[in-house]
Amino acid sequence: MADIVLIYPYVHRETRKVWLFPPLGQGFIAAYLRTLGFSVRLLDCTFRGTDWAITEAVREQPLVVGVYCMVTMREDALVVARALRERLAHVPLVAGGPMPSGNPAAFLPDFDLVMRGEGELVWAELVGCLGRGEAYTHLEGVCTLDADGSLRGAAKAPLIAKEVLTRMPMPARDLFDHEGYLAYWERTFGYTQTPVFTARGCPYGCEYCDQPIFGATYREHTVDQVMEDIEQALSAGYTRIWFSDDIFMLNWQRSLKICDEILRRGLKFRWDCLGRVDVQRKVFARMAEAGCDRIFFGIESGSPQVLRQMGKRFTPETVRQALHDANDVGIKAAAFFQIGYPGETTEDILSTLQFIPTLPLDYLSFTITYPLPGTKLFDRVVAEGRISEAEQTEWKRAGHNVLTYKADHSQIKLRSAIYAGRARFLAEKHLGWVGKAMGPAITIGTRLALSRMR
Ligand code: B12
Ligand code: SF4
Repeated sequence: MADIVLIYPYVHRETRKVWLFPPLGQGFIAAYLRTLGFSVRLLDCTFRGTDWAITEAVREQPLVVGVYCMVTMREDALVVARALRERLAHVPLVAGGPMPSGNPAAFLPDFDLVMRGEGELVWAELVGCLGRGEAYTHLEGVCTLDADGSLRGAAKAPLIAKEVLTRMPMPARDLFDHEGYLAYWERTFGYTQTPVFTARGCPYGCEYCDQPIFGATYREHTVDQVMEDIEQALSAGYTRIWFSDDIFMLNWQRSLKICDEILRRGLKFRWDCLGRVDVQRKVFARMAEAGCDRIFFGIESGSPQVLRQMGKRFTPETVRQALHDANDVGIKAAAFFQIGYPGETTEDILSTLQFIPTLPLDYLSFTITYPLPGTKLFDRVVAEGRISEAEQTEWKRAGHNVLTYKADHSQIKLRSAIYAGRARFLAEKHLGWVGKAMGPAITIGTRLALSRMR
């Protein structure tokens, strides 16, 4: 019997190839609670479904159950909560993670409480209160419903101090479903990859970016913590690491220290990360030496005006230079772009479509902009009357290229732009000189088509 049951309600139902990773945040919470003497069971629904998790949670008869949720998982999180409410009536149900932190009301009263922000320290306080039979509603970071239906406890958990974070344990990887993830990755991608999180947050504060847990702050784990975690991850059988920090090279001097340590320890593995374009070539060079295979850049647009509106603080020229620098030292460049940003004109969309073929890209991701609650962009679209109640429940489809707000262009037009961008990228990547010859024709055809569409 475990004292605490943590549930990751994501169920893998996709038919397209998607990256699947174990819930690192819950791994961090479990590791910390174990240092305090509590036993924790982590139930990951990814490959086993919610029914399995519900049965196992009931079998554990725990003191408390916590369910993680991000924007795509609310329905499954509620299914789990409603089933447990019936079968474990006396056990407090806690919701946490990015979506409940930004929108607690969406989880109450199905859950007894929502924990907002970083979980480790508040979890320790909560289980302390539960163990002693004391009330928990006064805890900072805990949000509940009062008898009259109003929300109590608006504050997020105070951020963990830097010097505390550097002494805390890294995720309890022994609790992850390695068997399921290793098999999935091997089957789907022909290699196996798992995440390592080395630093919390990003100070840039782009207009569309949701930062529900760490805000626009930045704190690092020590190089020793990171190395220990990498070694743990590799010993579980993975051949590749995904550094899942918001931006791995935010403090590039520290990234270089991690690279040096990988080389010094003679660790042989390939890795990917998220990066920004405003770093020098020498950083890419050392990353390549230490096994970096691919960097994902959040470039988002080829239009300087849209980049400015997003708050990206770089220009298309900086992007082009950085991607060529990365390529020159042997690192593949991957890029995220979005189309349908509020205020974006047809000319802006075409700038993006023309910009992409000038980049040495290995992988291209395109999505229709989805304003996430909690972002400055969301506040703007609300203020501009561009979002209705019904549209707000469409968040779960974020990333599926559906419009979740009233954009300046129709969904069909935005999708057409995305298909055209992808078509040119794929043609130029896979069809050699024929693809290169077809590329400009695709963009000219798209210009004509888009100018006629609403
Ligand atoms: C790695 C990552 C992924 C990975 C894996 C996610 C996973 N298994 O957890 C992949 C690539 C699969 C992914 C996919 C997506 N992601 Co993602 N992802 C991240 C990223 C970069 C890091 C997550 C992480 O490991 N954080 C580190 C840990 C320490 O933080 P944490 O998980 O938040 O955990 C802390 C707290 O949340 C809390 N906590 C955690 N669990 C629990 C549980 C309970 C009960 C409680 C009380 C507290 C609690 O305590 C933890 C420790 O302090 C975050 C950005 C970020 N900075 O966190 C985005 C982020 C979580 N992703 C996001 C989004 C939008 C997506 C996608 C929808 C993108 C898309 N368009 O496809 C998809 C959805 C995928 C799906 N499966 O449904 C958003 C979520 C926004 C929201 N409001 O929900 C984020 C915040 C990025 C952003 N800025 O927009 N993602
Ligand atoms: S989009 Fe990237 S750079 Fe901008 S705030 Fe989010 S993580 Fe930072």
